[in-house]
Amino acid sequence: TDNARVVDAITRLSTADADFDARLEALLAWEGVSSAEVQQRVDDIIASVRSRGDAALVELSNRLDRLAVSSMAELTIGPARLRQAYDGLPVEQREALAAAAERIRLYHEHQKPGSWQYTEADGTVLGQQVTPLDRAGIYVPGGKAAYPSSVLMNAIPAHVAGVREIVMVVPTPDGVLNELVLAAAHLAGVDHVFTLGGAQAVAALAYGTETVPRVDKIVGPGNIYVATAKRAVFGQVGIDMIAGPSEILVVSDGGTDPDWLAMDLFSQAEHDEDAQAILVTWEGAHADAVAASIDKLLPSMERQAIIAESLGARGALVVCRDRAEAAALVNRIAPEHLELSVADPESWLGEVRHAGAIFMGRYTAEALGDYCAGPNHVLPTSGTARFSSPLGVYDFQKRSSIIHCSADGASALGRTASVLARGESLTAHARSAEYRIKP
Ligand code: HSO
Ligand code: ZN
Repeated sequence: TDNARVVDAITRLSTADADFDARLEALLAWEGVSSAEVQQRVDDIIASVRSRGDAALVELSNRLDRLAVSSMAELTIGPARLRQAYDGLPVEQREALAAAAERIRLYHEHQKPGSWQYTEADGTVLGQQVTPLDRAGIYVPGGKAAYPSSVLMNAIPAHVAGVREIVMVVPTPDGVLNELVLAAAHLAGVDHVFTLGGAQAVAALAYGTETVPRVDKIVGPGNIYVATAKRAVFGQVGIDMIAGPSEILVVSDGGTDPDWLAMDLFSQAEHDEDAQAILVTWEGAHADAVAASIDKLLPSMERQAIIAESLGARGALVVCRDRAEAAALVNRIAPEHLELSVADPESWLGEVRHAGAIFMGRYTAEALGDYCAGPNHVLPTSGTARFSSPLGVYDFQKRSSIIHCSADGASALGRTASVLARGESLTAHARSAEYRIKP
């Protein structure tokens, strides 16, 4: 098939080429913005869920997900049904899910930030208190991208953070439920599941309805309607991020089996036609070897059409001059996933400044991190690793500042505050501080 000849289509770049910068930029460009039409439809959906609550959810679900329900009860999945899904799994799947959940939990326990305080010489105490959100909402996509592993990755950090109530929404187009997704929800300690999707699910979580509890933050990936709705409700609730397609950047020193690297590239390419898989190496012959492996292995892949499309449209094999140039490329691309398939990955850490997750050495396949190594697989995409971090316990917590003045402390601070308040012509502020100054 044509797909089997993807090697002819995958972009080959060399940093020595005059047009390298322009071609790299074109490859990396990703516009996640939605059209005015999508925006309008999302705004309408949010408005109707706000004004008509459950009735709007029932109507929209029937229309958009092709259901035939008459009440929210039919769109609600209770804890008993979740447990039943878990108990009904084949033993092998149940054990793998449980093993992954346990490792993810242990990793995220390490992330828990502590509250802290310090005491000044005059007895004034200053500090920061960390508290969990009361309620978190998790959006789980249905259909093509229904990932039980993502249920664990979103719900477990919320649980570890101490969130009191976790509400999950998952669309069931044509009424099809995913048992593994329900089982993962059971395992991760999700409290309520509603079979809702799209902008209507986001609106229900953000504003609450008669049945769906209003949450404080909405996390989880979704299609363009979900992303647009999340942007629209931001401010009313918190959101995690607006995720783009999955990406992997593999840096190889030439010492890793090219078949392994080709498959690592495939592993992200198979997610989505828009996914991005790039190899960077300073060994030209190695790039050729990986290209040959791609050619050889692609026909055996179940999702070869998606992989071929993704590699052809957004994939690349990049040859650079040396290791330093490779490191500079990493930071410029700021990939979601970085595989350092090199002999001395530790020596790279000091140079890598922007990457969502860093997979160190030849044995650390990204796929292990996607499922069960422990760290979160919800990561910043499209270069946003420049300023953001993996989903974590800290996303489900907030901080309050603590100030406890002693009498002496209030007196000393009062003098400073009074001067500044009078400078701002805020007399009540000034006098409030001055009352507490010792004569
Ligand atoms: N690689 C995806 C996560 C995932 N992979 C789920 C397999 N299942 C996140 O970028
Ligand atoms: Zn993946």
